[in-house]
Amino acid sequence: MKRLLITGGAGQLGRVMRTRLCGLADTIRLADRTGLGAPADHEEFVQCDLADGQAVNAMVAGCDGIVHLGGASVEGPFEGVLRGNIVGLYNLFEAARANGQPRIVFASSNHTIGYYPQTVRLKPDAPFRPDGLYGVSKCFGEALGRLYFEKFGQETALVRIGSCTPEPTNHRMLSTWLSHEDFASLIEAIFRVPVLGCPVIWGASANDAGWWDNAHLGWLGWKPRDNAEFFRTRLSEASPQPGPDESMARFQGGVYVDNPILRE
Ligand code: NAI
Ligand code: 15L
Repeated sequence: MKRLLITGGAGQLGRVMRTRLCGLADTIRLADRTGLGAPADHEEFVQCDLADGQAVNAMVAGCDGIVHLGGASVEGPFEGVLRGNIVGLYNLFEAARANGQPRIVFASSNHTIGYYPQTVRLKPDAPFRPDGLYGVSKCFGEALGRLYFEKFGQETALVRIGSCTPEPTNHRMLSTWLSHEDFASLIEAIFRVPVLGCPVIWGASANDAGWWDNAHLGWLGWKPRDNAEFFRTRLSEASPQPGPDESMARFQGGVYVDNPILRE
């Protein structure tokens, strides 16, 4: 690619992917509503609130691919979720439509299905069971991606990320962990494959204790290499096992099911 756009460039995953994905394009365009520090030679920065349709259009113009990491990333009051993840998503897909339909990686979340019990192994077509407004906004994003695929042929990977961190830090993450390396190789596979369509992809490493079934993805050529099991002993020593009645041990979304619906 000539130019890859990474939204949410100032965030946790944006800062990691900024360097991991630099081989994918001549220029990496990083966008966020906050400042991003000094750009490297192959980088350019765009300051943009996703709720501003005109600014989003300019942000997307000239890009051959989009890794969409920007927006509200945890449960919060509806206003922030609305601006970043609902209005923002609509603006992004409209901007893509107006600018040659670059392929999109949409950072969806396991909180689209957070109310499923941890005893269930899920396929990608399981009905949504969001665990909060944030999860609902990710369901909206997935539905919007599907709509723009059916109506306009826009290709988008709907990546339901589990917990993408340097290493697992609690027992639930033995099932939900996605290593940075596996996320980067997933994004590379998404941009490499000749025909993408609009698949739901479980964003998790090859965890022995995983809950999510990616058997439908043989055609993608993505092989996650990491496994949270490697950390089990260290984790058991460092962090207490949650009791069987705690949400952390019952629901796939963990403590998110305990969140109240927040007002401003
Ligand atoms: P983060 O919160 O660290 O980064 C999100 C970035 O989006 C921030 O830099 C923030 O300034 C920006 N942002 C928020 N609202 C915005 C708006 N209205 N306009 C422009 N920029 C805005 O989140 P993180 O952890 O880097 O996650 C990236 C994406 O991946 C998010 O969409 C999140 O929902 C998704 N995800 C992440 C997971 C993880 O384990 N880190 C798990 C599941 C999903
Ligand atoms: C998410 O969707 C969040 O963006 C991230 O901060 C974590 O809370 C993650 O889910 C998780 O479930 O561990």
